[in-house]
Amino acid sequence: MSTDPAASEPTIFQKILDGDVPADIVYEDEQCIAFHDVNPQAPTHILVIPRKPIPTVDDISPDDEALVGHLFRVASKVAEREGLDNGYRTVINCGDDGQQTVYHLHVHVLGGRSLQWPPG
Ligand code: IU
Repeated sequence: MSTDPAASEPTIFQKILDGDVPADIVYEDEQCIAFHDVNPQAPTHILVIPRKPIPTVDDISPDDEALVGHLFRVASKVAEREGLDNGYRTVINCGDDGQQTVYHLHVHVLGGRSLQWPPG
């Protein structure tokens, strides 16, 4: 599935990027920011999002490949900073069946407890 960002209202994450909605930001650079999820599903739950408004995994273009790699490198850096030395999980939900609720690409970084597998 794919969504045209220009056709819809700014997402909550776009509002965070624009400074219109506050967030507990733990990392930022020229390509992305990372902040605490407001409804944490683990003791540590951080979202890494690109500044570029890519709606879903299905909207990642060849030009975005380095950016997406960067998101995972930042996820690792954030996990290290948060002390997730015993491991953690990265998740990207895609589309309705994937339970994606915010249509701005984001990597969940979950840790701080032993996580269950498989997810529901
Ligand atoms: P999802 O993969 O699209 O389902 O994840 C969206 C996440 O965004 C979810 O974990 C929410 O708790 C989180 N979130 C947030 O951190 N701040 C907000 O204002 C809103 C959602 I709305």
